[in-house]
Amino acid sequence: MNVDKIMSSLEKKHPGEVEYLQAVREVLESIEEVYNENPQFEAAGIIERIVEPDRVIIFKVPWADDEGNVNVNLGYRIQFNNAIGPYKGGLRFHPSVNLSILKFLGFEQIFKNSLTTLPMGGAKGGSDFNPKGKSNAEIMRFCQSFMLELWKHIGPEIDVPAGDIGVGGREIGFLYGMYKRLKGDHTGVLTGKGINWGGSLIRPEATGFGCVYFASEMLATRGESFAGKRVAISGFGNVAWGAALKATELGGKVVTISGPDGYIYDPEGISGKKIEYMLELRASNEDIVSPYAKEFPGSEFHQGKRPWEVKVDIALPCATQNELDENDAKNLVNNGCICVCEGANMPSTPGAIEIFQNNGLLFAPGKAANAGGVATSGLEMSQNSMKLSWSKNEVDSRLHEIMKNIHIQCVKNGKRQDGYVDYVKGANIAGFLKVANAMLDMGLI
Ligand code: NDP
Ligand code: 2IT
Repeated sequence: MNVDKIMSSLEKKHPGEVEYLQAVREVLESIEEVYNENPQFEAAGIIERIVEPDRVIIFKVPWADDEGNVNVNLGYRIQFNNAIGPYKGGLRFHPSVNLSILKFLGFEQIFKNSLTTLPMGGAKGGSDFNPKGKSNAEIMRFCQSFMLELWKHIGPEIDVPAGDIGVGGREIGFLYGMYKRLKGDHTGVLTGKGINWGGSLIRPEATGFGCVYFASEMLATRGESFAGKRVAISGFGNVAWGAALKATELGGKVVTISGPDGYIYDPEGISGKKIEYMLELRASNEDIVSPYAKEFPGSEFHQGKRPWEVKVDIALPCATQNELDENDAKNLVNNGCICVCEGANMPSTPGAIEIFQNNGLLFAPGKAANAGGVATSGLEMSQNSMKLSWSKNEVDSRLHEIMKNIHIQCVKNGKRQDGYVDYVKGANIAGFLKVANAMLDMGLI
């Protein structure tokens, strides 16, 4: 495989798709060696086939706001690869959504889902709809219009969407309601469902919990744990909330959260009712964290800044892609941070990752560390198929086992001769091999 040649061909075909090209390059660079050792992959054109989605579905989403004005957004579903199971991946509603961002997320999802050990292919979708400031009724009408098109392309054995940024339990409810009315059956076509209508316990917490379980496994390789550690978290959404809960439970002190407006520094620790308050902030649809500082005196709001300038032992980026750059990475290293574990998808830039690895930090990429979310979606699908619900403990212990297993796969495939574990390489190789071998088994299709 010649990575530069493949990349320049992709750049010509997909000009300007920066995030997608960034995600593909990272994977190709880390699997190059294994790929070249297995000439059967080259003969079957695995790389050329895996970097392009099976199909891209784009549709318009017309909806009326509360004043009766007509609005039109774009809706997408990228069905990337279903070699090991039905397409599976979240839906993102955010004004920044475009083809490049959804293709990067769909591509990453292939390898993440493979790492979970569950039978799920890779997909992603969403819309450039901005939920900020929208009423409940507007969000419902948008979700209904979105599903009016999407339902033709999904199904419990075909493609199973879930949440992501801007899509939580409320949106999944509106989407599922419309699907059920159109299709006339009550199946597990979406995950992240409400607990009374087919959802799984622990799914809301799963991504954040899984991220902290993964970080704990990494810390254990150096005889460390969360106990007594200062933790910086970015974002204040679903993933940040779950991570704050679990990190606190394990004895860590979470000192930051962040939003697009800036970050909160709370030296007393963000625990107990402060973590519950994060849910209120998120539900307000206002997209800001600054009210936290008024609610909890003693905490500080730093406008327009990122939390990576705070002195911490552990950093959990849980907001969005490319939110931690080289300068941020240098700040963390200089402040003595020992572990960076990605709750978000691709939050660290390639330059930042290089700095972490060159300085010997424990660094886990999102496709390994945040796989607990989709893994628990897989467990929701299993429960739906069995028409049973597992207890909290049952789901949580399965999630914990899955995260431990992903850690083992990363160490097995990423351990260097000097003993340092390159988790990026480990995750990419382990995720890739399973999918590539499945594609080989099925011939040229
Ligand atoms: P939410 O919508 O619940 O929260 C996203 C958070 O990130 C919000 O606090 C959001 O604020 C914030 N955010 C967005 N852009 C920025 C920015 N530029 N600077 C600071 N904060 C920002 O989404 P999730 O918690 O579900 O998703 C967070 C990340 O985790 C994403 O990368 C997602 O892909 C990933 N992920 C999610 C999983 C899940 O199960 N939900 C599973 C695996 C990964 P705002 O909306 O105001 O911009
Ligand atoms: O990025 C992700 O893994 C998710 N948003 C969760 C996807 C899922 O299908 O649960």
